[in-house]
Amino acid sequence: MKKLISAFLALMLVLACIPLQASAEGSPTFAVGTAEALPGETVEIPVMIENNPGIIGFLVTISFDTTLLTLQNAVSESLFSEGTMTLGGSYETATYNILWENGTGSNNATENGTFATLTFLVDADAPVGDIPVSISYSAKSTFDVDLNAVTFGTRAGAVTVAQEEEGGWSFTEGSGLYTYESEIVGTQFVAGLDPFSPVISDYVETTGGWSFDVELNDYDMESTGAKLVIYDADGNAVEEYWSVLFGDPNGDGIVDGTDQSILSYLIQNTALDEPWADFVTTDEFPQTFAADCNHDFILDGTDYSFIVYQLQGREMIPQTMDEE
Ligand SMILES: [Ca+2]
Ligand SMILES: [Ca+2]
Repeated sequence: MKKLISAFLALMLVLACIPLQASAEGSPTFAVGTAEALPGETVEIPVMIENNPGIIGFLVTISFDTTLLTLQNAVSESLFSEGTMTLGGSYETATYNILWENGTGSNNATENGTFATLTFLVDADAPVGDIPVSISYSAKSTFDVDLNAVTFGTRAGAVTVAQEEEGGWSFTEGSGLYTYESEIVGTQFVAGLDPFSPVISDYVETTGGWSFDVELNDYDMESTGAKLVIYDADGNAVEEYWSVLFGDPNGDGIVDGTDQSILSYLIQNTALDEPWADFVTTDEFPQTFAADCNHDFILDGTDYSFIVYQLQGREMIPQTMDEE
């Protein structure tokens, strides 16, 4: 009876070991990696061999949905020190074969790692989520140096299609930059530029394929009168902002006597009260707005004295509206 029990325990031990041997971890596996991409992007996916027990040849087949993925390239990663890898088949079919063999070799190859890399183009309309890239292998074409078939498991990978970031634009944080919407419909301003370097493009950030352009002013500068144009991901102009450097109505980026002269002219000839649209055209508006150094929407001697103070080094003209 004791002998029987021992045999039974031994059998139990053997059985207990079987699940470990059969688990994915540690067993020979052909696998495809997973990588993330946006719709319309290209992405590289590795094809790998893991826990290689020793072989001199294999044939694997990659399968994927050709309506969502287009195979653009497949390259050997020369993982194996010997043998020949043949990347086969048309890129346009739903399956792609990779054959490696070292038929003249006298030893099994035991390398592990990535033996090929596939480049896929993700369809522009692909839905968010995983697009499987599966892998299978040919049992009769996967063998060791003694020409015995070697059993592998497989693990599919995927191209994970990510959510496209919502496009947009903003001014860099901490710059003190902000926008002012004028009384004139469609005329908006950007103020708060660095008076020593009034470069509007330093302050703009776009995301999600949006972009921007700055149309320079008459002095080829980004100071007063330059126009910031924001484009959405499709290249449509969606916003226009005039650049304003307070105290620099002519837009040459310097506050000096010329600006004082312009301000004097405006005070004598045009500048009264809001709405500004009554006495200036849209194109002139940034200049007039920039001359209003104390931001009270009236051009008068106070604005003139602000310029004088800055020229005398006594006080800088406030560049943001909340510094009045
Ligand atoms: Ca100036
Ligand atoms: Ca004023």
